[in-house]
Amino acid sequence: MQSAYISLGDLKAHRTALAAPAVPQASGCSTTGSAGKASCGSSDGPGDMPAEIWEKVKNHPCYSEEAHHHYARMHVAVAPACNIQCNYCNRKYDCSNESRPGVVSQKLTPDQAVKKVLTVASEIPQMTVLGIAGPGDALANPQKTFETFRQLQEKAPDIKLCLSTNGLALPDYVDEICRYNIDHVTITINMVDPAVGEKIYPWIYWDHRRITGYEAAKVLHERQMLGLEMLTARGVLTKINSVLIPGINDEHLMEVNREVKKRGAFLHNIMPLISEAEHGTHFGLTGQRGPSAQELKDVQDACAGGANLMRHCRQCRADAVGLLGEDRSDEFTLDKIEEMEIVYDLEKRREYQDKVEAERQAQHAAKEAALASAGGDDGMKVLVAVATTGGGKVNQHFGHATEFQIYELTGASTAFIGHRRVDLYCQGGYGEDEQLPSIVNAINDCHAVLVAKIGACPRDELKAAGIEPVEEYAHEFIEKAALAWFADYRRRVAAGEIEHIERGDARIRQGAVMAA
Ligand code: CLF
Ligand code: SF4
Repeated sequence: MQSAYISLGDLKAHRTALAAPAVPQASGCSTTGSAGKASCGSSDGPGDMPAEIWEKVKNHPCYSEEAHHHYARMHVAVAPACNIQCNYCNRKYDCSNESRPGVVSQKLTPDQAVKKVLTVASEIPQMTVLGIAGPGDALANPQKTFETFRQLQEKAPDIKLCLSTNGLALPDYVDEICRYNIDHVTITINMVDPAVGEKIYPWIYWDHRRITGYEAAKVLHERQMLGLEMLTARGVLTKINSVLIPGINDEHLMEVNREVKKRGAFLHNIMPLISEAEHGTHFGLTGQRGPSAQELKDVQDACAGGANLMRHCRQCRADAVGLLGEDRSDEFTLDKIEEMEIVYDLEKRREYQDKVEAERQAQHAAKEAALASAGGDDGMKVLVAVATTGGGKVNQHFGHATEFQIYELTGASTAFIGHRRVDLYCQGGYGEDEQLPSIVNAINDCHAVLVAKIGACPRDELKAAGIEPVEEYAHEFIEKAALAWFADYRRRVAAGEIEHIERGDARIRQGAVMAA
């Protein structure tokens, strides 16, 4: 079965792919490709893979599904301009390919951005990654982007640097990317065929002129492929983001997956189109819909066996701060930062991260132990929703959840397959029953929802919709809890106490109500 996170096996496969790349190897970057790096020999631990790859992914919340339960990232919005137009983007909003729609609260200068990063690093020691992801394109604003990275490389050496780009300018900046040790680069690639691309991109600005139509998509495609090949040759880990646009590139994304894998991409993140008329985008205004949960999963599953898939993306804002799925940016506005004391203590950060790592290892061990006694695959497969505030545990009240994490279970496996945003049920201490139908819609494909606690009213409504509310496993690690529930579920089915029935599709929501 396709793993939904970067497992040790996936990393080994990636090492093999990098050892025989489809592009020429080059040198000159401080991060190197993994070819030639010896394995340490263990078959089930980080020592079994190239140390530099493990170091790059182990605490990056986007590059490792496991890590995203424990480590945080932040973005600084230093890049307002863009050099292309995507039909799913309105310049008044965040970059839709790296952030959910919503105006960036504050655009920052590099100096302001660096101060913000150091402040957040002292307040949130598990913040391990700084990304520049808009609100426009990081490489359409090269001075601001690289000045921010230059300063951070000196002042916060333990923070991983990450950037996101549409790829048009990428080949021009590969040297700069390597100069500042930017180990992680995301390229948004929605097509490898300009005939598909011209339905997504009305124009690009390149070589001092505006280009439209097929030619625009062709130039963008060629630049994206060249940039990806150059990064692979220099040993930079690349992630490909693709926006799934039903009827335009849904079937085409399998080919995208194949082509980017061939060129050494480490990870492929297929995200649902965000498209609402009120966003003012071309797609929103012309009624182009986004995919359902099942449509998204079908395309991701169809890509299994190709480039490793990321399924835990939250399409975060260009100024997001915190664990994926939470947004603490309001705590770090410029005026608040002015009043905060910056204590960037590397030693303290390391000590804290050691504790985080111990918890992450405990979650991993609990999962392995639960899988070892899961009973074996009998063909039954279900989805469950989980309410969590992080740490890899079932530790959130149903009424406090603004998203549910979705796991696919069989008798021999458990895999994170995505998340669903929901409106907050508990508003100011009271349950908001009007929200319940939308919450049920969001997790309608699940057989159970695992929570730390749930009130009588939502409990009854979920049961009526055929979704079991489960609070017996409060504060247990997620995979252990989910497999324990599933073992009991199968026992009840086998005993004739309940009937196993397939569930329906679910709705992917955007812009959920986050607070009372
Ligand atoms: Fe930011 Fe992107 Fe780096 Fe992550 S986000 S620049 S790789 S640190 Fe992550 Fe956010 Fe998805 Fe991006 S969840 S939108 S994939
Ligand atoms: Fe918008 Fe990002 Fe596309 Fe530029 S690359 S048009 S900012 S979605």
